[in-house]
Order: sequence, then structure tokens, then C-alpha cells
Amino acid sequence: MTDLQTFARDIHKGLSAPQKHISSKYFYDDIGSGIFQDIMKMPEYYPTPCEFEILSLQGGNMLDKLNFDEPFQVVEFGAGDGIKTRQLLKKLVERGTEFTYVPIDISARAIEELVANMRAHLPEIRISPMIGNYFTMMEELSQSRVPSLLLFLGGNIGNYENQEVKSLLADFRKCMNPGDYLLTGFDLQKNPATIRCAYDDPKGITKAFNINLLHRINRELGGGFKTNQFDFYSHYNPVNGEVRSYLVSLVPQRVHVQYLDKCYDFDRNEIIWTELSKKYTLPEIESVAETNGFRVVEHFLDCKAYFTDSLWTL
Ligand code: AVI
Repeated sequence: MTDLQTFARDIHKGLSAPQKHISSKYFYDDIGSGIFQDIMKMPEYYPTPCEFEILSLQGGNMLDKLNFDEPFQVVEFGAGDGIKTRQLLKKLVERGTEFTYVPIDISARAIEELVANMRAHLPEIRISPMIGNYFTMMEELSQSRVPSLLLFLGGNIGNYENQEVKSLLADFRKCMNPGDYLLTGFDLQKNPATIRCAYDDPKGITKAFNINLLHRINRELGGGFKTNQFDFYSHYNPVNGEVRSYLVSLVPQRVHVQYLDKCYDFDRNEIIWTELSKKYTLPEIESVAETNGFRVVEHFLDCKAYFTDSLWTL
């Protein structure tokens, strides 16, 4: 099945379900990835500066915990622009450690920019980029016996539901050997108002990020969405730590999607669920690690305790 066929199949499945749903993984086409870059620059979106602080100030402490006695690889899933990761890699270079950086991203454009940036700032590092989705790349990596530090940063794990977290971690385990490490970014529970502002910004950048899903269906599948007939709603539940985001149909409407040759009906105020962004507590993170066969080495938190990069081993 081509990527377009998979996209079409998932859109049909999601829009014909009783509770309409479009997976947040479809946010990240070239335009959506650009909007996400803008989100990361918003003053309300705290995860990026918090994780930057952790990697800049505590990268050395993290490296002290690694027990590699031969050259290793640093494999990053969903590498994005790599600016935060550069803080950690810089420390490795300063120590004269021998390693290869393997950034993996679905977007060829993102990988090209990252490699160019990395070469400009840290010309001495060996980079072996991979373009594609995590799952295909993990298959390839599971054949490798090179000692590895896997990075899954940015709080991406928060976008996965419980069951998906389990299978993602099982996939990570498959590409790891005893003595390898996994460093995962988790957004932590905090004042609910701080979280609400990060996911419903006054300039409407997060709204544009969500509405781009409809533009993407229009562009790639010949959809007939009138995007001004949809609004955005996002809600943080401090009891379970979940931010859930939605598109809301402002009028009763029928939308035709050419590629699928199907129509989808929306009632006034009907919602399409677009994203889960789960916020964790430290005990929850420990329980996720243990129930999935990992041992927590250490949690590295920023000074406000908003975010943690959690180092695990097998
Ligand atoms: C990519 N991911 C970790 C972001 C998050 O915070 O859940 C995506 C995002 N959605 C809205 N704003 C940012």
C-alpha cells in the first residue's frame, strides 16, 4: 500500500466512525511540520525550552551514566531540527567520544536541514541519516549489533495512547541489546493553566496546526472541506493528565472526498478528535518503564520541573 492509500484508508476509517477521529500523525506534512516549528517558538509552548535546558545543563551528567566501552551510535527517532540534540552531541565531541549520529525522520526536507545544520555547527561528527517512518527503520536497526543510545525526545510519547505506548516500547526493545539505553522526553503534570495555554495559544497557531489536517485532505485526497466552517477546541484534564484536541464543525455540512468518492456528514458542533497529548507524573513514568521491561537509570528534570528526559536501560 502506498502512503497515499494508507492516508486515504485512515481518513475514511476515522471520518466514518461514530466518534470521528483523525490521527495526529497526519499533522506532519511539510506545511504541518513548518507550523510545528512555529509552535515550538511560541512563548506559551514550554516543552522546547525546558528540554533544551535539560540537554544543555545536564547532558554531561547523562553521558556519565552511559557504560559504553566501544564506539556507539546515537539513534534519534523523529529528529526534527536537531537543535536540542546538538547540545548533547556537543558534549560527546568535547569528550572526544567516538560515536555515529543516526537521525531518523519521515521528512526528507527536515533531514536535509538537520544534516546541514549539524555539519555547520559540529563538523567533526559522523552522521548516518535515515529517512522513513520509525517502524520500517526499527526493523533495519534491529539487525545491528552496534551499542546504542536511542533518543525519543520532545515529549512525542505523550501523543500515543496506552496500547500504542506498549507496542512502541516493544519495538524500541527489539532494536536494543543488553547495555543499550533509551532516553525519552516526557512532559510532566503541572499547573493546569500553564498546560492549557500551551495547547490553545492566543495567536491561533495551534488551531492552524489542526486545521491543516483538513487542508491536507483537500490537497492530497481532493477533499471539499471549507476550513472556515470548522473551529478548534482543546481541553486539559488535570485528573488524568490528558490534553485532548478537536476540530468542531460550526454548521451541519456534507463534505465530499474525491479520492475516496465518499461523502461525510457533520452535525453542527460535531467534533473530530485530532490529538492526545498526555502529561505524566514521575511514578507513572516509572510504572511505564517497569511494565514494559525497562529499568529507570535516572530522570533529568529542568529547573521548573515541567519536563523530564528519562534515561532507561534494559
Ligand atoms: C509533537 N508533540 C510532542 C507535540 C505535543 O506537545 O504534544 C505536538 C503538539 N500539539 C499541539 N502542540 C504541540
